[in-house]
Amino acid sequence: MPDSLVPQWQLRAQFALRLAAMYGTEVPAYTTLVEVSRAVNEDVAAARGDQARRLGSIERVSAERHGAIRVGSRRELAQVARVFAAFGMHPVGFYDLRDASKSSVPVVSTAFRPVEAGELARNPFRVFTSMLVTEDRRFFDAETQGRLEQFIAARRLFGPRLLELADRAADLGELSAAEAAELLELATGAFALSAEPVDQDWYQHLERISSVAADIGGVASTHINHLTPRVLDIDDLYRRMQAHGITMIDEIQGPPAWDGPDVLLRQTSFKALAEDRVFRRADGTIQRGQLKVRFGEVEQRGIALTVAGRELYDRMVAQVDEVRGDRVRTEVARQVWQEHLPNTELELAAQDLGFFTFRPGPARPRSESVPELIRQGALIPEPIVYEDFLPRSAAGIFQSNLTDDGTRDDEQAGAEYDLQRLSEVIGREIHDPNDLYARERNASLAQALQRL
Ligand code: OOG
Ligand code: NI
Repeated sequence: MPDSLVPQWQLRAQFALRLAAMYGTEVPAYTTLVEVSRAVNEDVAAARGDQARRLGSIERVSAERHGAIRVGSRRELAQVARVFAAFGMHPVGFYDLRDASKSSVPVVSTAFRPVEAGELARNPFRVFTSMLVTEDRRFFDAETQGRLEQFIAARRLFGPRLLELADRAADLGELSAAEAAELLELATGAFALSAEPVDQDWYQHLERISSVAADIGGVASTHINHLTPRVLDIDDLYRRMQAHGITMIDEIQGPPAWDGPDVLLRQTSFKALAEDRVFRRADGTIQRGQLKVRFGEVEQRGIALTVAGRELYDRMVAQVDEVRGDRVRTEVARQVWQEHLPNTELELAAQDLGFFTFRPGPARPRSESVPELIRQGALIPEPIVYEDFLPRSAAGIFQSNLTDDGTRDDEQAGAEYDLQRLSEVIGREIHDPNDLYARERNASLAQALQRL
């Protein structure tokens, strides 16, 4: 019997499931989070029906996860990009978390995810991927940089067979069932927590600088740091988790709860839990210990904002910081939002602040202008979901496993990075998320206008 072929989107869906199964055994609180998320989503779907489905089918939202991983060098980043390409996950967006004000970490990041609307609908699995910037003098002196680079160069995160199968899946867009099984086994295994002893002195040296640096460059392998389910009501989830006795970080990051449409991304997390690890001490003896590195996170996704919408968002965030004083951020934010952001999807679309697709509506077109056609009901907007991340929230989420602020010397020079430079490291183009949303919007608008 001929071996059946597994298409790329099924490889991706399987990969997400395999990682979840592994992570659930490693971090049991994750299972609680997923159960509570599912209950919240069922309740929202029951209470709000079709309205709940505007930002994705219940099937998609319930299966939806994002992961986070951290690598130590350009070589490792280029390799992990090959692994993700096997699953139809491509680099999108550039995040520099080194200067995200008070909570800075020595990494630059991108996210690997599907880029086509159809692929996102089939399975939107995405992985936020960070690379340690060892040459950044604000964090690492020359000696630490040298040791870090040597340590990282000596380890192997992704073996030749994994990379070979990954390249094959990326080229062909499918694999035989036997090869698919092998790829999934090797790819999932590459992100498992290693049982190898951790060099205690080295780990602690890095930890004094940054716990994220220790997690990346203090151990011999990488691991999935968290796996995040998506909910339709994060405020409800936050309350239910507290009721389960799980302490969440102080607030929900990103946009506040308010009476207008959900935009961008709201996230929250619980603090990293102690996990057993084995240490090797300077005298060679082995000691059992614990590390707090991995945590739980959950998110609620809203409408993607256009460049103008994002500028407005950033201005509102800055204004909240300015006027806040010692008031609760989210409460001040709600007031600022009510003042500046249109509180209906229709107006977000008409003012071109959010990304939407369009279809002809029942009303007769009585204008040439798109905003007027939207307001007249001749063009019906449907939201495009935000598929990416927010740098400030990401920096806040990183703090979930930081025990202290670490050290950082701002007199020293940082190393320059941007989307272009990181593309060169990866050896493939990093997509600008705005281009992807705009492409989808423009195609649908042109088609709808033609049909009017
Ligand atoms: C990544 C933190 C960022 C998010 O959802 O914003 C992130 C990490 O902890 O490695 O996952
Ligand atoms: Ni995350």
